[in-house]
Parts: sequence; C-alpha cells; structure tokens
Amino acid sequence: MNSPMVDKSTFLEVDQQEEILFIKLNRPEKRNAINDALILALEAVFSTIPAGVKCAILHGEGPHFSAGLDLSELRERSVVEGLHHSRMWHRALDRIQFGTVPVVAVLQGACVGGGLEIAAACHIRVAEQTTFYALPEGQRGIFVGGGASVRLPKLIGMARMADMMFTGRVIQAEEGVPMGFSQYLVEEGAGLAKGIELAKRIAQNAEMTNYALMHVLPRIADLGQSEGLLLESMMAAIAQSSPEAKQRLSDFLEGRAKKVGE
Ligand code: 1HE
Repeated sequence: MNSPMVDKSTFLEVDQQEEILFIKLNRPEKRNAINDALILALEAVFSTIPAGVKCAILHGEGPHFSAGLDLSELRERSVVEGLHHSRMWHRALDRIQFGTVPVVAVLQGACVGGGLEIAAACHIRVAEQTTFYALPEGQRGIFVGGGASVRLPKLIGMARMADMMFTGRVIQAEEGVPMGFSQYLVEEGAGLAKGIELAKRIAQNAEMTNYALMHVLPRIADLGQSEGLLLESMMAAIAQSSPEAKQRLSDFLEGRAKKVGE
C-alpha cells in the first residue's frame, strides 16, 4: 500500500491500495467546491492512472460530495473565456468517463451543479441516505457547463433535468434511485465500504469487458440501430476471441467458475 498523496494546492488526495485507486475531493470547509485547479487536477489524475490499478473510487471528504463549481471564481468572463472554461470541464470529465479504468462514485450530502456533473461522468454511483441532487445553475442565472446536458438526460431523462433547472427542485437519495441518479443506496457512512465491494468485483472482470462497457457501450447507445448492432457484433467477436474469455468459458463448463448470483 502506498501512502496517500495530498496536493494542498488542489485539494485532491490520491491513494492507491492494490488494484483500487482512491481519489478524494478534500476541501470540506468549502463543501468540496471545484475550482479551476481542482478540475485540472482531476483531469491529470484520470489521465495517468498507475499501472496495476483496475478500478477507481471517487469520493469526497466531509458531509458533502461536492457543492459544484467554486462560485467565488466566477467572474466577468468573455464569451470565448466562458467557452474555454466549459471545455476544460468537458476535457476533465471525459477523462473520467473515457479513461482507462471504471470509476465508482461514492456520494453523500450535496451532489449539486458541477458535483452532479462529475458524478454523472462516473460509471457507477453509490449514494448514502444523506445525498441530495440539484442543479442550482437555473437559480444562479447560468447554464450547466460540465457536460450535464449530455450525460444527465441519459441517466434521469430530459424532462426531469429541465424540471430541476426550471424549478430548483431538490431530489433526495431515496427517490433518486428509481429515477436513475444512483444504482445503489446505503446507510449514512456505509458508502465507501459499498464502493470498495463493487470496485473489487469490477477489478475481477476481463479487461476487455471493462473496456467495452466504458468505451463501446456508450458509443453504441449514441448510434442508430443498424450501426449499433454492427458495432456490438464487432465488439462481441473481439471479446470472445481473447485468451482470457476462452479460459473463463472453460472454467465455467468444467465447474470451476461461480454460477450466476454466487
Ligand atoms: C462555496 C460553495 C460553492 C459552499 N462555491 N464556495 N453550487 C451551488 O450553487 C451550491 C452552493 N452551496 C450551497 O448551497 C451550500 O453550501 C450547501 C447546500 C452545498 C452546503 O450547505 P452548508 O450549510 O453545509 O455550508 P455553507 O455554510 O453554505 O458553506 C460553507 C462554506 O463553503 C461557505 O464559505 P465560508 O467561507 O463562509 O465558510 C460557502 O461560501 C462555501 N461554499 N458552496 C464556493 N459552490 C461546470 S459549471 C457548473 C456550474 C455549477 O456548479 S453552479 C452550482 C454551484
């Protein structure tokens, strides 16, 4: 186990424990608000996942996952500066979604604005009971800029996202599960343990399977039916031809592998 690396200038803590990389937003006194340095640090970390890591867990210190964009950095920006700022978020969150390892987000308290955009870029979300979701951009007179208009409708539907921004509606953790915000709901304080349990399972998958789920499945979902089906067939053929897949199939047929649900 390596000792945690804390970058005081960016409030990001990175800690590798065997196959799992823990990435912690560590700015609790400002509710893990994301300033430019922090979003750039996230981009850097997810661009350089160390060899041997098979899954990452993104979580936040303190009672809130993240209060979103650091509003104290919002200043008079030109249109072009605003574009660059939003594109910087897009770059960083693309590194999370389309990086080298699956990412489990562990959420508690506020998961709002840019914090929700970051959570939506992760592959699995575990919410503690205290979690709440909101898009205060609507009330602050701005628009989402970290990819929410692309990623959130895929999770929760466009009408729900529009409602959150029109009305300032806050969604609580429990109602958020059937809506698609999180796939798991756990008691307060139990999020990290659940995240670790899931990360360990994900780390056991064939690397090609995790790659296909991260990089191919979302592209297929964006395609028309005939292109999507063709890409699926190509991915299936590549995956089944790998030595690891052949080994796993014979393990099952010869009674050495777990059954479904075990
Ligand atoms: C902040 C921020 C922030 C807290 N930027 N400093 N996001 C928002 O509009 C959410 C704004 N925040 C809140 O509504 C509340 O802080 C919370 C519901 C998240 C938490 O409430 P609470 O009572 O626990 O904390 P607090 O007393 O409001 O905040 C503690 C400190 O954190 C305080 O600073 P202090 O120096 O007075 O102690 C707050 O000012 C500071 N703080 N949130 C800066 N967001 C890619 S575009 C994305 C666009 C967006 O994300 S817009 C949504 C922004």
